[in-house]
Amino acid sequence: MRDRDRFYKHVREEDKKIFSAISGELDRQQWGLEMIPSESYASRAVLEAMGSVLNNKYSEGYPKKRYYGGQKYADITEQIAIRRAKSLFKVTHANVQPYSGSPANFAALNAVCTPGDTIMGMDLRFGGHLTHGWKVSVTGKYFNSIQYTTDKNGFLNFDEIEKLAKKHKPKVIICGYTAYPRVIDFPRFAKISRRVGAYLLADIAHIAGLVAAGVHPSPVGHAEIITTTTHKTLRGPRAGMIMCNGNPSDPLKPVKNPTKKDLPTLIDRSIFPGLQGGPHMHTIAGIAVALKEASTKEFRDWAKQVVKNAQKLAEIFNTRGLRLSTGGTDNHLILMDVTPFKITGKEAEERLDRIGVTLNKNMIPYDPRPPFDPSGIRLGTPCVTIRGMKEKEMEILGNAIANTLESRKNIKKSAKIVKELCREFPLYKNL
Ligand code: DSN
Repeated sequence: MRDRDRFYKHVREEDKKIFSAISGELDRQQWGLEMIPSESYASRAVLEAMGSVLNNKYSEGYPKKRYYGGQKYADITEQIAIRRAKSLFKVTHANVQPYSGSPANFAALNAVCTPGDTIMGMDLRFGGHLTHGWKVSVTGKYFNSIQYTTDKNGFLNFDEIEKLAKKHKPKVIICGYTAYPRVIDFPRFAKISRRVGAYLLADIAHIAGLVAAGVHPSPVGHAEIITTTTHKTLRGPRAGMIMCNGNPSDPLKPVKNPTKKDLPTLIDRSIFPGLQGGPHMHTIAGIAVALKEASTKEFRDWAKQVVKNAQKLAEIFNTRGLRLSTGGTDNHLILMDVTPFKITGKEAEERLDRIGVTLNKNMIPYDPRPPFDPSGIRLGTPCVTIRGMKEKEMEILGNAIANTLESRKNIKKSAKIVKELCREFPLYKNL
């Protein structure tokens, strides 16, 4: 019996259609290269924790303060996850219940704002996120949202950020992005936020693993509120966390006349009962396992290599005449204008899909093209680095990508190169 058949034994026997979809996805992941920078591969230990009986438990509330009985193991699980999050990110409070990054962001804003308050985040088209106040998101509807952009070269425009902050006096300034290839200057954001009396919220979803590994500066000590997903560079289950400093009082009791010291309690109450119901305890178990993995030397070495690999790719693309936003990268991702090759982001995504490289079309700063057919693509190195690839392979892969973008005629040859890399660097060995 294949390892895969054993791992998915019951679903295989009971539901052939779903087993076949899982199996197909496993093959797709194994025989293609994921270069969507927000994706990674969770370990089998994380997957097992998520597939555990903790799924069956209702645990509204927080450890030792629940609305249902039978919480011994749920409490142990959540307490371990909290302890590991606090120790890894060096904060004194962590809420591990957010279902994912979007509810984490909404709950964080809801903890300190009331509808109509002003918030300020990066414009989605420049690398922000829907939940940073974009108009179609609830965060752009419930709050008065001011959006900042980048300069012409794609760098954060602190002059504009400061000017907008002074003019609009937001209650919260959000930093942390989905398509920003450079280090985020948290102290500079903190200075602006303090000057205008705003909370600084750092959404580190994309870079959480790099922060945990010390490869990107930490927002702790600068941002009062930190949100993250746990499935991107943290390599855990699809979920979220909110972190801050301070100590919560009873999260089941409303806070009267809150001050800044009540932030941990306000965050906890905003998640539950404010926004969510029962925490997904199986996912929280997965978070705990991922956080344990993220505190190892192996993880830190991986994170370092993620950045080295992205920088190697950037070097190749630069020499091949592609235009990189900000000219390069300090982190796990590259944002690249493909129009110098007389194609659009959509065409680039489709061509690369045909060689087995999955990434996404993306707007570049000041993009003259529409979001469904923008000028750029966004790609990242977390997944290829988990597979064990290093600079040497990035040179091969970068050139195969550039060749494909240069001419359709190179698709067949590039596809062969990608297949060979997949064979040499297998994923989930034996699965
Ligand atoms: N969808 C994520 C990304 O790709 O960056 C953001 O939540």
